[in-house]
Amino acid sequence: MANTTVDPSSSASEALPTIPGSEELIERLRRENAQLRAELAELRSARAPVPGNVGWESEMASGIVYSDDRSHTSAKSAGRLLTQLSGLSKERMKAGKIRNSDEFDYLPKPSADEAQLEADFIRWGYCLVADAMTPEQIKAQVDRILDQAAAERSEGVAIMTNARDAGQLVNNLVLKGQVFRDAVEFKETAAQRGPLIDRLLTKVMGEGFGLGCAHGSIVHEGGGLQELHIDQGGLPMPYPPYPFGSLIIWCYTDFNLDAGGTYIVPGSHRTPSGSTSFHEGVDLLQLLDAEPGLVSICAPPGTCILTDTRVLHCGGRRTASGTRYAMRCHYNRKFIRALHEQSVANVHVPDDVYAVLSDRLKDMMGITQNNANPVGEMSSR
Ligand SMILES: O=C(O)CCC(=O)C(=O)O
Ligand SMILES: [Fe+2]
Repeated sequence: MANTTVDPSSSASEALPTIPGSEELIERLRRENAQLRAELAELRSARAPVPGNVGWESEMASGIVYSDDRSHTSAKSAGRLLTQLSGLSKERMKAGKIRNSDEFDYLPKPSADEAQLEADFIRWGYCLVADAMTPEQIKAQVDRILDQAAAERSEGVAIMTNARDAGQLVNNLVLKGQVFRDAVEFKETAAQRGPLIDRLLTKVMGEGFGLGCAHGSIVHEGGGLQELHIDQGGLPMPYPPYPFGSLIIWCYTDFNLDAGGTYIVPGSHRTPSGSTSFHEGVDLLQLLDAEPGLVSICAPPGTCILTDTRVLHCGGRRTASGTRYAMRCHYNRKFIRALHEQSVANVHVPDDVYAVLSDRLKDMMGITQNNANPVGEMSSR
């Protein structure tokens, strides 16, 4: 199996493959990938109905084949498909093959025009809300994140997302400051274009959508790189013609290739008819090699990036000096329970109730970790 250790720097509600450290590892992953593909093809041919002979009898005789019986990231979810792309974000970045999104006229640019934002979101799987926060609003949040991050480091509870400490994730921001609580629920006082973003997300996910996670992302020079993924990869396929959720990224500082702006494959989320690009047998590499391919999102501070959870993307490596600051919030349709245990978020069940839950129930509710002493608002001053 490919290395599917949880990537602590990701907002995806699933385990993601981590970036391999060496060329040999990439080579090994490729071999494993080829082997998995062969296994999958074998399974498919064994289970495939004889053409022209699809009917209840043959379907019933095949039995229940909705999963691979091995994992929640099964053959019927996109997780396994994504192993095709192991190591590619690093490879393309090193080969200088990733371009800035603003080199392409037709790709989304920051805008406050709602119709344009909707059109961008549909066509490219993301849109950029211009000036979503004022410089003062950014400052209030960055100040709080810096203070919290420093305090978590000095208390020994920091989540470092890079082996050389070039990245830190400040998880569960809802517990860590009123400014974040306000921004997460789109209050104008925390983010001037919050209500516009709220409206757009309601169009994406329907009313009452839930929060999967909200965390601060701190990326220094050399940090930030993730494996290419989608943010609904753990959900079973085939996908309906709409996303299950949306990851939004509040840019506190500049986003572009050197700054570690999000890598994305614009348009990888769907076809014009609405069908998903993620299905059994898909060649995801083709998506990467077609125009515009893998690009880095360009956006000035204050922009809010809204993404369709089906679009291929990942954190980009910062090569410039200095630091990229952002807040990432993952929202889901109301019926999807927020499952984000890697960030120890959502541990909000009272202790006395938690104590009487069976392991199975805890697992089903996504609360197998109960943090009785969550890290709340802190100050190093
Ligand atoms: O920080 C970024 O640029 C992207 C992060 C991301 O894709 C994720 O956390 O799921
Ligand atoms: Fe993501």
